[in-house]
Amino acid sequence: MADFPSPPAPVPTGLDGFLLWPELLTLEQQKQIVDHVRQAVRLAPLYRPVTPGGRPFSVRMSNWGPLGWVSDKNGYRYQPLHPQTNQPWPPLPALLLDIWRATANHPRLPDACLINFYDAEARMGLHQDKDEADFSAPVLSISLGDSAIFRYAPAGDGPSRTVKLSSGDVCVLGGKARLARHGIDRILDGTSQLLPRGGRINLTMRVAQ
Ligand code: MD6
Ligand code: FE
Repeated sequence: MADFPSPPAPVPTGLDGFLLWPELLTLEQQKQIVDHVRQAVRLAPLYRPVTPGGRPFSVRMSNWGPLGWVSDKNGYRYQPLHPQTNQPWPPLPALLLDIWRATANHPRLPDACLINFYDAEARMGLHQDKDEADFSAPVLSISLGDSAIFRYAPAGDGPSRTVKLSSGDVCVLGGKARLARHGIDRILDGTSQLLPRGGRINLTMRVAQ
């Protein structure tokens, strides 16, 4: 299988360590990844987690990898089993590992990939990804389907900005931006034909453990 090609220079984001490659993935690659997601959610169905405070997420989730990110009344954590089926998460597809090797600039491979599905009304509040053991590894994100307004701000103080993430875009939060605050303000309904029934898929690969 062909390796994933070296990416061009990322576009400026104004945040050191937040790397963005608009439309890095070809339509063919996007379709392949959507097929992988369909297979994954047959084995490990999308479900709606609740926050530790008991509020349901508007986003539905599943995972690939030896570990998966979950949230329930006991908190946020990584665990090897789907919380509803009690089965292991399916293994990370090779194409996703190839994309990590080409863009993450880190010696370890991810051991977790969160699958987020957004319908037109779903949102994700401003948060930091800090449930991983070692913040020297970046978090890599792939967007598929409808575009979204991504909000981001420095880890400490500082104003937030927004950027549109569209189907095939790849971004990395690493280095000084590893603990950047970020979230999804809204989904731009009807902006992509990739998913026949609309919505947005976001995949985030992490070194959890
Ligand atoms: C999303 N993304 O794009 C939400 N986290 O739907 C994230 O929460 C995220 O894009 C860590 C690194 C990159 C991200
Ligand atoms: Fe995040």
